[in-house]
Amino acid sequence: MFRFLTAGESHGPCLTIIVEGLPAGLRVEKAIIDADLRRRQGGYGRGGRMKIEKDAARFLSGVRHGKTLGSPVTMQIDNLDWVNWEERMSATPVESAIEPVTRARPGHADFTGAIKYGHSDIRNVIERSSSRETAARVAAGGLCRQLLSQFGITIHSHVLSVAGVGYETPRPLTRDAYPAAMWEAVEASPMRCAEPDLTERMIARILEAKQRGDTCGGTFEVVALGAPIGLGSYSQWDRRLGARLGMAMMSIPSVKAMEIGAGFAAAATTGSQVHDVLRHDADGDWFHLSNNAGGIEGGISNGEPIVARVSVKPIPTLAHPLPSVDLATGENIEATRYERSDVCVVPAAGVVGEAMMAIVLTEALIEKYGGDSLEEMKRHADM
Ligand code: EPS
Repeated sequence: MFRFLTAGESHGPCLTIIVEGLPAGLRVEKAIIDADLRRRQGGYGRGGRMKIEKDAARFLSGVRHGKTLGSPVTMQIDNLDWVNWEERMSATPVESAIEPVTRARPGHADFTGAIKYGHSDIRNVIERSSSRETAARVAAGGLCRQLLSQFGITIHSHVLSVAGVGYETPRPLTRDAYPAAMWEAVEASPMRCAEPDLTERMIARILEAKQRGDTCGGTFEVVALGAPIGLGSYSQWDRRLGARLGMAMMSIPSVKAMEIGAGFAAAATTGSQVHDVLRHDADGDWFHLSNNAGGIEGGISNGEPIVARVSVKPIPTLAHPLPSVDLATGENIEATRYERSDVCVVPAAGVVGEAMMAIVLTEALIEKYGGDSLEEMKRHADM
């Protein structure tokens, strides 16, 4: 059984990740995980905190001499901002009075978290609901990526739109729609968008929002190339690959919608327009003439690119805050207090989406090819 857990507060000493169920004998490189962590920290629209953090993973268990042991892999990412928060985030009681956060930001976990857990200091909510936690998921995904690459599976993401500025017509979803040069252009763009003109217009949109003290949401696409036919199953509701990807993507903070392949647009077409015609070539390989199914039919991967498009709401910490309520007094107030924040996290959210896709596909791959070691998995995969 493959599973992972994360722990850690945004301004605590560190984030901790435990990944269990990876096969033994998998070569893992910290540099690959660190590169993903760096990609998550970037993107135009990030705020002051990312100037402080330099995310890097440290292995604490489960890896020896560069290979997995088959035991739980524990990783740690230090929060460099911790030194500024030691007293406020101390695990033991402190002498000085720490001013509580009592004004709830609309759209954040502040209100629901404080009521649910009975916290009078919203700080106790913010710390774990913070998207800082997604760094831990990217570390887990960076490990999974290294297992997937052993089976020829690669995962990428790119930004489709920011606050309404984006591709005007839907991009194709077929294998040839994702050449290597496109991903090179994505990685070179501060918006993680392959089109230079669109990158510029997205940046202008973010700047405009920033000047008004506002924030921007947007959409990104995550693509897995090279996945074999047969991951996931229709045999039970919670084994369907699309359902599992839905949960994974919807678990990313700020994500409000996810579609696979043609997604919502398929509802406006007819069957003859939307279904992907199956073909068999002279080498005996299967392929489809289109990929409106986004690589998943009957809850099972069909050998085409697995494509998920994800919608991210604008982040709720605004430099010009919205009216709300002071939870300590019950008083309706004109604005919450503002310290610092990101303006747009869509490029970073795409990197988190890659990690979640990697985690879901790793679980499904281990189910399909089972095995205690990489060698055994490969044997089962006929490699
Ligand atoms: C976040 C608030 C900001 C973001 C943070 C998520 O942090 P701070 O309160 O320290 O300024 O920078 O994101 C990260 C730290 C990160 O690593 O992505 C929030 O309230 O969710």
